[in-house]
Amino acid sequence: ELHYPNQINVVDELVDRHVREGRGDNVAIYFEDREITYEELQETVNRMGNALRGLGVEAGDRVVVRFPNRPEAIISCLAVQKIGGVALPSMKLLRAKELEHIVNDAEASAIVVYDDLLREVENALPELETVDDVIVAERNGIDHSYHSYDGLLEDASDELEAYNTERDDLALMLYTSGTTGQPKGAIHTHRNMLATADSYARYCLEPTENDVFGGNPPLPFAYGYGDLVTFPLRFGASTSLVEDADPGDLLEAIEAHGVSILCSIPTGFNQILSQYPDGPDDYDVSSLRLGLSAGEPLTPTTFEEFKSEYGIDLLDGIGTTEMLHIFISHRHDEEIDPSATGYPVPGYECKIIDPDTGEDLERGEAGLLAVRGPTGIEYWDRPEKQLEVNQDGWSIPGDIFVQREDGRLEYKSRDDDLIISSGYNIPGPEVEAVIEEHESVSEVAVVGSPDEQRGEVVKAFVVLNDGASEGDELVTEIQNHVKNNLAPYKYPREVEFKNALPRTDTGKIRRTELRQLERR
Ligand code: 3SK
Repeated sequence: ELHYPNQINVVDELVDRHVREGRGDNVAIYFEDREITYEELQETVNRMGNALRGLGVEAGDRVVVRFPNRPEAIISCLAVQKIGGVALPSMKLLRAKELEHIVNDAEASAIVVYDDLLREVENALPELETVDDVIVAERNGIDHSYHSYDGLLEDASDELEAYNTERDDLALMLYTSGTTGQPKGAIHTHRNMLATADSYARYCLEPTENDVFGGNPPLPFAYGYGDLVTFPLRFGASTSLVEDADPGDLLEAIEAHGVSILCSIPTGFNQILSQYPDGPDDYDVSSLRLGLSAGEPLTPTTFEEFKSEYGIDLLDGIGTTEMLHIFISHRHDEEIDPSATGYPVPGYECKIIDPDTGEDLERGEAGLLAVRGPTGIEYWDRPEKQLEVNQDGWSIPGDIFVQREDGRLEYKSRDDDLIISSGYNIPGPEVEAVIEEHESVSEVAVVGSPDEQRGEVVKAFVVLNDGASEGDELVTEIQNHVKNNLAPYKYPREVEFKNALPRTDTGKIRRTELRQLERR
């Protein structure tokens, strides 16, 4: 069990402690050709914290932070938390209507925004009920009449004591991008944030202050916030930011900043492999020791290809925005079985229950995952949803897993990705992993399509590799490939070729959208 003092501020732990303990000259953030040390980070966070306070932001206030992956995003979130506020990082692709829902739902009092992303804030502004201040980081010379980020920094003092927050005070709020319904705010305390670092990161990654975490998950995605903010700063290590998710920028950053732990999602790793087949020859990637993958299941094919090209293991993990980070994973120092997600992260317990009765299932049986540990699902102002996803102290993230005899947990599908056809239960992702092995296939999503006779049939939406040509012959080849590798009833009776798959801001395939198209 993890114990924290009653009075604790996450920023004191992530930044000030390192300066106090003599690590002030360590690089905290690498960005392009800039290096920001812990001491510099502390000073800038202090200035922004004082500036926000000067504008009237108080402990407990929610402040929206809207940036690409740049240092200002980290500085702003830390400044808000240091004065006792709640940082609410927002996905940069959000449109005015979506922002309006989030800002009003959270009753945010201020917005700190990169000037490139100001337009949607301005479009939403007339409808924002609680925002008193907008602070703009001017990087592109866009005209505006709001507070200037740099101007505020310049005028503020660089001395600031961390606010005396309690461990269960809120520090971070992240809206779940969700595939259906209005986004909900998942809320996290100072203790939750430290607990993800002191469980998953400490035991599965064993970081040291020499590590450099790098990668392209967006910071407003809980996975990105943990990998690129909380974990590196918890261990006095460094984070390497890239503003765009481009795989070439990532390879350049690995070489320039000496990234040792590379974080991405399966699509990101596949893009590196397909767009930069000579990556390890063209770039110095010798600093890499480990890759982290989440967001959607990593297939054994991607695991093997990356290992063979880059010589590192990709640690797949499953987490949720609500749980804040990963709760099932392998550890960096164990033999990885890429067909399983791994074991419960130390500190977390997992069990598999019957989705209908809630009763515990035996090992080997597929059912709903229930998890409990140092973080749990808590929503801002959604009491009914809260009850639905918490049962007897266990959180129910909504995934179907099997726990094998050896204790490893094997992902099957989302609760709603299970295709039921002629009485057979068919997990869509299992079929996807096999179709993805076909040499002509670049990406695939499998959903259930309504069928008079069978209830549902398996349908595959397939994006082809350059040079491959669609047609009946290829459909039959893909179907036979599945029949040869899985129980034949799992083969896709329908295959549709597409130019691209619909994805959420965090890169997850929108299977719900595909499913809905089938139901029209
Ligand atoms: O998608 C995941 O597996 C994940 C991992 C860590 C944090 C958040 C999420 C959604």
